[in-house]
Amino acid sequence: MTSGNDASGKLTRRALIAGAGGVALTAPVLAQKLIREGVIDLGLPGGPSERPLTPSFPGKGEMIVQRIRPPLLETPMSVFNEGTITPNDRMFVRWNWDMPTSVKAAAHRVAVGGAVKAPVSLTLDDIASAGEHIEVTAINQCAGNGRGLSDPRVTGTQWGNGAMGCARWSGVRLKDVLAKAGVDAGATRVRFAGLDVPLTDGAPQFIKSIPMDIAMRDDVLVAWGMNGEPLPLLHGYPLRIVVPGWFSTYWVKMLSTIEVLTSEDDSYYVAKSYRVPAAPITPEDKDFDTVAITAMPPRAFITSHADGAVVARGKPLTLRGIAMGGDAALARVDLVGEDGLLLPCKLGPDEGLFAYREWTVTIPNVAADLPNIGVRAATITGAVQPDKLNWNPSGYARNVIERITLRAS
Ligand SMILES: Nc1nc2c(c(=O)[nH]1)N[C@H]1C(S)=C(S)[C@@H](COP(=O)(O)O)O[C@H]1N2
Ligand SMILES: [Mo]
Repeated sequence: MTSGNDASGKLTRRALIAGAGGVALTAPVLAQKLIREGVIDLGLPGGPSERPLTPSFPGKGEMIVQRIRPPLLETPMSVFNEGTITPNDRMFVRWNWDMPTSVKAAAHRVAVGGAVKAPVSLTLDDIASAGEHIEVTAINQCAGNGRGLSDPRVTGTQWGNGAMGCARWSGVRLKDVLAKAGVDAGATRVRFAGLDVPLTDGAPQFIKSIPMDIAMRDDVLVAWGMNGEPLPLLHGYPLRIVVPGWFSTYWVKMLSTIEVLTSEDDSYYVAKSYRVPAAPITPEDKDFDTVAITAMPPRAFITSHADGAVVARGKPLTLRGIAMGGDAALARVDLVGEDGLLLPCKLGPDEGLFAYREWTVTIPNVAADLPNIGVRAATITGAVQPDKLNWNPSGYARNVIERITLRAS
C-alpha cells in the first residue's frame, strides 16, 4: 500500500490554492497560473485523466502537477524525445512527506551508526574526501511509474509514464562512506533516512534499506551532483543515495542518517509498503505473499508520436523512442503490432548499463492505420516486456508493452 497521503482524484482550483497555503514554494499566484497555463490528458483509464501542466513551479521547466504539497511533479513524455539525459529542471519530483525548503550545507551532517566499529558524524567535506569521485548515468524511476494506467484502477498517485528520468549522478561510493565507521561482521542491511519528516503525528518516517551486497556495489553512490550541477533541493540537496538499476524509492534524498542493521528491516516502507505479489495475481485475489520491489524490469517507449497521431499514408515512417534494460543490459528493442513482431529497431549509442538508449525504426510504407503498435525491450539476461499488464494492487513495477494507435491519412 502507499503512504495514504497522496492526493486522489481531480485537482481543482480550490484544492490547489488550499494545498498551497503558507508555503514559500507554492504562493497562491502559482496556483492561479496553473489553471490558466494548460492542461494535459494523461490517458488514464477509469478516472479523471487531465492534470495541470505548468512552467511555473519554482526551479522547474514545464511539468505536470500531480500534487503541490508535498510535491509530485511528472515529466511530459515529449521531454524524452529530446535526448537520453533528462535535464534537472524536467526531472520528475516525488516526496512522500513534506520536504524542508532550505538546507544549510555548512551545518549538514550525515550520521553513520548502527552495527559499526565507531559511529561518525560526517560533514560534506568528510563525505567528499571519503573516496574516489565517480559518476554513474542511471535512470531514476518511481516504483509507481505508470500506475495511473492500471486497469482496473489502483490506489496511489495516478502517474502516467513520466515518473522517470535519466541523469548523470556524481559522488562517492557508499562503501567508502561506510568504511569511515567500519561495518561490523554480521551486518545484513544498510538503512537511510533524510531530513524530511511525516506530516501526520505517529506516521512512519520515510526510511529505506538495501541488502549489504547491494550497499557494497562499486556503483552505489552517496551523490551530490546531478548532470554536473549540485543536487537541486527538490532532488535531495545536499546528498542522496543512488542505487543504479533499482527503483528510486531506495534513492533516499537529503540523506542525514546511515544505519547498519544486523537483522531484517521491519520498518514500514520496507516491510509493509513498496511490495508486490510474490507470484502473479488477479484483481480478485485478496490473500497472497508479497516481496519488496527492488530491481527494475526492461521498458521501452515511443516518444516521437503520441497516441492518435496522424501519419502520411503511402510513405515511409520513422518512429523513435527510448528503452531501458532496468538492472541488466538492453539486448534488443522490437516494434510489435497486434499480431506480434513487426520489425527490429535500431539501437542508438550505449550510454551505460543503467541509462536510456535511443531506438529508431522505419516502416517502409504505411499502407493503412497502425492500430495498437508498441515497442518491446529485452535484456541480455532474457527478461522481455510482457503483453499483459503485471497487475498488482499498488500498480508497482509496470512494464507491460505500451501501445499507441497511429492513423494513416
Ligand atoms: N528523503 C526522501 N527521499 C526520497 C523520497 C522521500 O519521500 N523522501 N521518495 C523516494 C521516492 S518514492 C522516489 S520515486 C524518489 C524520487 O526522486 P526525485 O524526486 O529526485 O525524482 O525519491 C525517493 N527518495
Ligand atoms: Mo517512488
